[in-house]
Amino acid sequence: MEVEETYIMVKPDGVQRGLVGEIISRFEKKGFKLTGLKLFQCPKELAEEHYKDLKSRPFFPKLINYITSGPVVCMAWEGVGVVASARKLIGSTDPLQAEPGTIRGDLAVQTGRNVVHGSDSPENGKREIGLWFKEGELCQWIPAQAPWLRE
Ligand code: DAT
Ligand code: MG
Repeated sequence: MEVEETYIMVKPDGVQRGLVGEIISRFEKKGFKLTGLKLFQCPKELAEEHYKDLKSRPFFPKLINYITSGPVVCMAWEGVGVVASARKLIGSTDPLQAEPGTIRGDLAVQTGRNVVHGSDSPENGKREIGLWFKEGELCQWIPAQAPWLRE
């Protein structure tokens, strides 16, 4: 498997409910590498671009209102297999269907308030990190724990 990048975002409900630390720590404890992090008020145009594949869906206007309703926490994470693994840590789109132990399974009850976003493919990971971060906002570094995570 290859080193991949994924875009993870604590949505406005996660920020308002004080879940930022809890959500970051799930990815941190797993052993992935944080390469970008910021609190950010998302403009409507960016929300529409991020979710452009859902534009024709009936819930699209509500989704854009939700994502722009308050600050989000934008994160870039890197690691071998990080895209699919992060989706597993996040759980199903509908929090009532999400397994206990996942972020949505433990911390949310409704699809329209599912607290966190994660990219669905390595290609979208790159695309979304490019959308949400400027070049100088990302950091490349070698975590001290690296030799204790992978042989
Ligand atoms: P995911 O966030 O699990 O990747 P998605 O990409 O299909 O799910 O949809 C993006 C977001 O849009 C999702 O997190 C919540 C919202 N959404 C999806 N399906 C919905 C629905 N049927 N009703 C309301 N909101 C929905
Ligand atoms: Mg998605």
